[in-house]
Amino acid sequence: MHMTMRWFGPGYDPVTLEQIRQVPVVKGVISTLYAKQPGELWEKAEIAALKQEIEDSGLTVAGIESVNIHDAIKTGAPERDNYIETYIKTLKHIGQADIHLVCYNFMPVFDWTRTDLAKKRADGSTTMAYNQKIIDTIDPNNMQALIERQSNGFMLAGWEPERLARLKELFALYDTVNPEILFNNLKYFLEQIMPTCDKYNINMAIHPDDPAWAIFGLSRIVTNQEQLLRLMSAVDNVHNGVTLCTGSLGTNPNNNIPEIIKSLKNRIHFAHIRNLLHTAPGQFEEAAHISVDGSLDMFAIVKALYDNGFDGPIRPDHGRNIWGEKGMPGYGLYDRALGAMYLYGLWEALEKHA
Ligand SMILES: [Mn+2]
Repeated sequence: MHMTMRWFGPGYDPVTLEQIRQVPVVKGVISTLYAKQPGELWEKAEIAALKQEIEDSGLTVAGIESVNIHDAIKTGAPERDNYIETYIKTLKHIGQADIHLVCYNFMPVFDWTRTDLAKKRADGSTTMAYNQKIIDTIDPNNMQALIERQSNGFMLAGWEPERLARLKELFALYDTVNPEILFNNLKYFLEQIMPTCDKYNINMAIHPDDPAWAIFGLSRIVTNQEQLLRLMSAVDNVHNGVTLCTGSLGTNPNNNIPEIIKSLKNRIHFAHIRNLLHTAPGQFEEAAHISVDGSLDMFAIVKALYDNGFDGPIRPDHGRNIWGEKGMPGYGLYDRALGAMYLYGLWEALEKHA
């Protein structure tokens, strides 16, 4: 295991590489070319410049999150092969830069979804929260505005205004895409890219849908153990793997995360670890990382990864905004640093106790 933090890149992330480097256990970052639209080619020189900047700070590039997937690929549109070809070229450039992990997701239209990005908690910290009742009554056309007005002025991953400005068109594209079609489109995509992943030893790590159920009538197919295992066997190549995100899978209290980890064994390439508190059916808020603050047993989760012999990057996922920080929602420095230390502490205890 190596501990990492997400860094959105120069000009986008208010947290500096120097600050990240001062978190004792963090040696690498998970980064991206944040301005890239889904379907756009990542040029070699752009990847090299990002890598150089990170390495100049004394950190390594532990992986890319994300290279986003164009809607033509997700919907199986006739032009998907062109977009897959571009994706393959991007993967090649990433591999040639000696980067071997790519996180991505296959969610239709909306990425991770919350209804409150700054819910005040009893201790005065703020956190991101979700209430299905609000989603059930809100017009999806108003989702972008709801997210944007709570964003503290930052661009949020997966909520690119350019793409969501075409919401009507996007919904029409997905109109006939039922879960089975979506699954087959994902399988097709993976089959096309696997030879390149094999050649450059790139681990593809799909991020689970967040929350782990269908919203706005759009299909979601990466929400539980059964679906994950089905995807692993449909394209049975070690480079077809998973980003184990506890905060996404954990939105559904029926998901037994330590069990899921156990069943995925060597197919977990990347782990996002955070805790959340279930407040009512269909409602949750993101908690501090420690077990006592939320509904997940963080020790059992870290132990399951440890027992698997997990040797990929872990990053503390979303954190609260604490100590007056006006950070990007979910991505303030302080609470993620606390999370990194806590998770590393659990790991060290497991290692020394063995
Ligand atoms: Mn995640």
